[in-house]
Amino acid sequence: MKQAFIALGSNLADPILQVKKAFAALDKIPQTRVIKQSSLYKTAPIDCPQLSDAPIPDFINAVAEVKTSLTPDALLDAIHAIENAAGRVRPYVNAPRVLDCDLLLYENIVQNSAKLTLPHPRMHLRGFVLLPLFEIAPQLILPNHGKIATLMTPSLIMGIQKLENNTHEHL
Ligand code: PH2
Ligand code: MG
Ligand code: MG
Repeated sequence: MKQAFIALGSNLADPILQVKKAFAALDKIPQTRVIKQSSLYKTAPIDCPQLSDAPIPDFINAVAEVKTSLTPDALLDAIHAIENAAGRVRPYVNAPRVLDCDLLLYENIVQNSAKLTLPHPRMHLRGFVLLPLFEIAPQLILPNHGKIATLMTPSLIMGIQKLENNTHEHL
């Protein structure tokens, strides 16, 4: 079994419920088990265009560690199927979404194919990814970017609020 980390995000249609349902859906992917899940975090939107006067809703973000025998591409297909089943539509880049599932890391693979870039190209810049990831994997070293603890600068983790201490380990 290989180790992978997946980021979850939602800012539409009951985000807390969407992220909780997504953890359960990840555990149902064939040949895949959720090993750890982070707490849920309420996070201010980053790089999301505001196309009307309506404010962009805050996100709920979280991270899961999985063990899988799927290939990276097959795991990516499976998490995109979970987004689609949740009702994800893509009207424009970084539009509000019912559910976003991003494959962050798969073992120590570094790749840049048309379909999948590993590590996720922006993960090291995003507090809403790094903080939940650090909660479940504080010793992690990111290929190309080094120790997670070093990446988490104060400005990156501003505007992020842990909802409840809720790390889960599945043994
Ligand atoms: N996802 C994005 C862009 N901006 N901001 C927050 N707070 N949380 C996200 O999950 C998020 C975002 C693109 O996927
Ligand atoms: Mg994303
Ligand atoms: Mg995505």
